[in-house]
Amino acid sequence: MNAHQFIELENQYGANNYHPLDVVLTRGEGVWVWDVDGKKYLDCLSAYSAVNQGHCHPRIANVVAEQARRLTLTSRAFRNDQLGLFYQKLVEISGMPKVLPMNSGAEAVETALKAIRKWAYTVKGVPEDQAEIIVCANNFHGRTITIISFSTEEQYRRGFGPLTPGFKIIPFGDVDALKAAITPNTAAFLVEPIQGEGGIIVPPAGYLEAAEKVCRENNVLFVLDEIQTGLGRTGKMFAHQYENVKPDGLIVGKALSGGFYPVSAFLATEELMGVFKPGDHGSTFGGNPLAAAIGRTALEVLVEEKLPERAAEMGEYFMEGLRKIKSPHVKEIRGKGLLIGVELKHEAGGARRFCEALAQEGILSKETHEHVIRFAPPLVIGKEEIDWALARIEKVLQMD
Ligand code: IF1
Repeated sequence: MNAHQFIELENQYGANNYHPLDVVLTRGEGVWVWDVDGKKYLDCLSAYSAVNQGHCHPRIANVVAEQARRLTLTSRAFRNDQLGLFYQKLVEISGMPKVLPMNSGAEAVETALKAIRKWAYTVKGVPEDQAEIIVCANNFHGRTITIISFSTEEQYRRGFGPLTPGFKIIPFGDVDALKAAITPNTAAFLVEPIQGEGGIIVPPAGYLEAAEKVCRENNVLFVLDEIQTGLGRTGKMFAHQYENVKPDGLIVGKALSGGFYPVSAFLATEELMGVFKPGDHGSTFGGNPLAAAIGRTALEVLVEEKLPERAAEMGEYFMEGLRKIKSPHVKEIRGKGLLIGVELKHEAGGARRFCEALAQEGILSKETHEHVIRFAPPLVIGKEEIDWALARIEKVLQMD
């Protein structure tokens, strides 16, 4: 079959909920992927930061194969010999004492929301069904009905009501707005350290520290969604480690498996996780031995290959290179580590056509919020590959 036939097959039978670039990929290795015609691309999306360790990392691939032959799923009705070791590694890396494993990012966010609400009623003493959770405008936390209930993106909500109540939306990066939004019924503030889908929006320095302080003063939980910013992407293991904060809850996913398998987790303090009693929450696949073995190894790779440090160094190099490009279209270049956004002027006609031109040149990237090109390659990228990319990005950013 050729590329056209694969595309036709997807279009014929698949739901129409995506608008992908028509690149049909068949193989990946490190920062590179190949399409069915043998054309090679530098992956500058990394499956939205799920393949921080690089495509098909050989060490994780070996663990997948070995564990797949030994034991994959027991359900949580029984224990298995992989889960505890995965927890231990995750606790060591995050500094959070308790772990609740799930599969997709959205499930881990839902888990956090359930923990937050139950904490409000059983610990803080909020009257039944009155708990409020404060979130930010332009957030992205997933696609479930409850999560889209507090999205500010019209398209994500429209047509999916009735939506879940109990959320208050404030501007991102604004501590005074947080202060003003808190009531005696506020249970938590849930925020991304850098807004990914929002357009790679980096808040003012000190924002997380100031927000945490306001939360502490009001007995409000401080909960971070690091599904996209975590696990090395921004140049530290977690983006919140740029500031001196200690969240009550921390949500991770994506690169927790190195892209092999959906693995996510809600991490929390003893007090917050303590609200869950047997039967309160669960998942058939969450915490299965295959996921646990993959998760543990994906974390070991991040640490042993020093990928957060590499993201910091390579991110700076990449961003410097981008800043040197003279282009009539670029409005701003921003980001942290290897989470980089290039915002184009509105006159440029949208980022999509630039992403299409980049794909022609052998670079896969994705527009976000119409005018931003996102560059987020696997963290194993080197200077030579960045130079290769910069030459092509320069050419594309200089087109008419
Ligand atoms: C899609 C965006 C990125 C996330 C944060 C939770 C989740 C995500 C901070 C949910 C997921 C994904 C979903 C994916 C595209 C992608 C995305 F553009 F939609 F916003 F990365 F920027 N919290 N983000 O970024 O995790 O349930 O998907 O595992 O196609 O919707 P999930």
